[in-house]
Amino acid sequence: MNVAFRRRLAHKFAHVCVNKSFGKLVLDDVDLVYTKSLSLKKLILSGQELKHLEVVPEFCSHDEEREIMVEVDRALRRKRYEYDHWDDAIHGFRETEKSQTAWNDTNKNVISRLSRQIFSSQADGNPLLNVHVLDLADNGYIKPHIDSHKFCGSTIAGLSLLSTRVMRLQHEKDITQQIELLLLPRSLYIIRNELRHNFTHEILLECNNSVFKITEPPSRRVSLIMRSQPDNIVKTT
Ligand SMILES: O=C(O)CCC(=O)C(=O)O
Repeated sequence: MNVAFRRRLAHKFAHVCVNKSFGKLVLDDVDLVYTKSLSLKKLILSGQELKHLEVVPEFCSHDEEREIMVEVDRALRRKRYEYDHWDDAIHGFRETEKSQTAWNDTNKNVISRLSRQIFSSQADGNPLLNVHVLDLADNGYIKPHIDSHKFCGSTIAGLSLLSTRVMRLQHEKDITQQIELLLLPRSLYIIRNELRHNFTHEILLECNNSVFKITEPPSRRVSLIMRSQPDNIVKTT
């Protein structure tokens, strides 16, 4: 991201975002999380025990990103990008799963750091053993959806690699309740509890209707997604 873009973003959000009080959620002067909704700001900033959202910029280094991509590319080399997912949620993607223990030693370090960060307390649940690797093509995107409660508990997290995309969260019953996350390469996002259960999430292709105006054309993005094991949570409204 160039400096002019950072400045434009900083200027744009200075008056609307909680800005520095997001703490970790701010990189230089750029807010990585944007919402108009006061109640969502409060939710994001609330409670030490029940965390709903985290964004950690530069979770891994450039070298670590490169090393992960060597293994990811090897695992995906025979797969073609798909454009008709069975439930039509993803467009232009390849995917694989890799056990947390099946990475090379260097990458295993990053994966275990990821796991410790995401599942830092008992309330975050227990991780599924497999890491889901999702590779979006230049023209790939993910439509709004809520992950099935059969297969995933109250935590979903992803390490974004290679390019910047925007993730939008939207309350399934109230479209005015929206949050946008700027997912920079090597950043980690974690969605938990209320935001995981009652909000759809999507990865945008174009940013025309986003608050984040990314001027570069969309390009390939890879995410390493970790989820908690399904639990018996009853959905709240
Ligand atoms: O690629 C991502 O970070 C999002 C993945 C996603 O939408 C999901 O796992 O449900």
